[in-house]
Amino acid sequence: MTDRIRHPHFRSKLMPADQAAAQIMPGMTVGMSGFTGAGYPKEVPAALASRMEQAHARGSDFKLRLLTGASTAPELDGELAKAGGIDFRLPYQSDPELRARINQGKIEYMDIHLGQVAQYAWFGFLGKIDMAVIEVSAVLDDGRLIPSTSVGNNKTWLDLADKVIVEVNAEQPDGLDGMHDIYYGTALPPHRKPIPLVKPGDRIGEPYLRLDPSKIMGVVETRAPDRLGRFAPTDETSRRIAGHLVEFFRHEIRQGRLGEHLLPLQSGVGNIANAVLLGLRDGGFEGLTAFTEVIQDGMLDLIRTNTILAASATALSLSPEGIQQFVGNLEHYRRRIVLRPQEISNHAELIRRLGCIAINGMVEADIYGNINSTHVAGTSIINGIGGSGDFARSGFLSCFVTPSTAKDGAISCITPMVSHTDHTEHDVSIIVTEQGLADLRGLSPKQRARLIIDNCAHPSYRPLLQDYFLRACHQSGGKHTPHVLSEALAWHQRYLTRGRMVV
Ligand code: 0RQ
Repeated sequence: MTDRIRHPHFRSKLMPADQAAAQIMPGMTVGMSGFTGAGYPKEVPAALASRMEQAHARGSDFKLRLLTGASTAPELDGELAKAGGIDFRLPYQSDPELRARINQGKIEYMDIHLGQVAQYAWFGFLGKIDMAVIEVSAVLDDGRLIPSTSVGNNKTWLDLADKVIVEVNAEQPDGLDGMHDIYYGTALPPHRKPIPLVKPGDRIGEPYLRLDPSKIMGVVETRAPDRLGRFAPTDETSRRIAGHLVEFFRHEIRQGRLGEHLLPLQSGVGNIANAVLLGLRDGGFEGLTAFTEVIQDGMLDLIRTNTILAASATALSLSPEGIQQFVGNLEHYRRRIVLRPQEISNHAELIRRLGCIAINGMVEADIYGNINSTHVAGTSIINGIGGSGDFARSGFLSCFVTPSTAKDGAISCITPMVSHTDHTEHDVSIIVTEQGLADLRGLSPKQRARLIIDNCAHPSYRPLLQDYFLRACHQSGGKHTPHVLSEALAWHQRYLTRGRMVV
């Protein structure tokens, strides 16, 4: 036993993972920890998956409703999906096995704003939560829990679930103690009060999670590390995207709309968002802050170089090199990073108060500025909306970034009409591709269309979009947002049937 379990009641509940997993029954709604590959339980899901497989081999059904913070890892989402054990999943996911089964129609997936999951559960909209399975990095001698590399929805699952299994992961850095800020002041309407946070680095709660000891059904030890992905190396396309944004921020400072330290940054997941942050480091900015949900390598680097002085998030989603950098300089990072529940890291009230600059990746934008962040050709999910909507709607600026083409040029990421809408034209202020930047603030739909086509579309698609827009303006009955409806999704259809949007 490690010295991470310092409370006698927790020690008395120590058991092997299969014994803990045996308490999870078919049909249960289970809330698990995990946010963008960080802080998910490692042992219990594997044991659960083999129970499911055995049940299925006997001809009995064994499926769960699975709720998490955001994406987890192959050991959780992947294993349970492969075992045929997920009936319903919420919210953000990114595991290939799970994604495939969602797109085959075998798993029901509900994709909601990450900042709203906790209140959704508290409102009772998700029904009763039977079990929580939560990874922590230690149990204190008074029974409070030191969270691990993500906080996510853990507070909510611990509070709402009837029963709890705790996984104590001795591999998580000791120095995480003190980095978290768990706010216990949320209430349900009509009793809500303002959340007393006015700067990204403010601490408004306590460093530990609370747990009613009578709920503990099992404690499992592990030393398995988070499964950490790597980011694509920064290429010329992402450097150019970052360059356009940096130039835009400088312009805003000159215009007096932003101060030299900008406003708190939010940066989304993915390779491009990561590369944009590296661009900010090289752009000579300093004294920045971040109010975001995930700290990826790019942001860690900005904190390392003191470009960012204070960062608030709900998870650390680092590559193996990133985690080494983090562990090697924990004291430096501990003074600058606060990890919070996702209902606070992504809270609309706070995002609006702080005036966040939201920078998120996207799949495609249409000529009017509607954004698809989640679907290929309107029907197949990639990951999910994540927190992009929390920040896009409430932020000071809402920037969406993408290369102008995908799949070696077969797809234009600027299309006549998006095949799925995650962020409407009303929530989008800036679109950036390697071709350039379109500043949509204060423009009508037709004004936006000209700018997006001219500044952001790839030259091989630009004339086709100009032609579409001109014909739409001419033919469309309504002249406010002109479309040729019979053609609006023809590019996607051609991609599906012929492998290219334009042949
Ligand atoms: O697929 O690897 O199979 O080729 O999408 O694309 O260009 O590597 O971009 O890693 O930055 O991810 C929108 C997915 C972008 C991400 C998305 C294909 C492309 C590639 C990835 P391949 P890139 P990124 C806070 C914010 C939603 C959640 C969010 C995302 C793959 O940013 O999930 O913002 N965002 N959360 O080829 C078909 C197109 C395509 C396309 C790209 N137009 N059509 N495929 N791809 N454009 C964080 C959290 O919420 C946790």
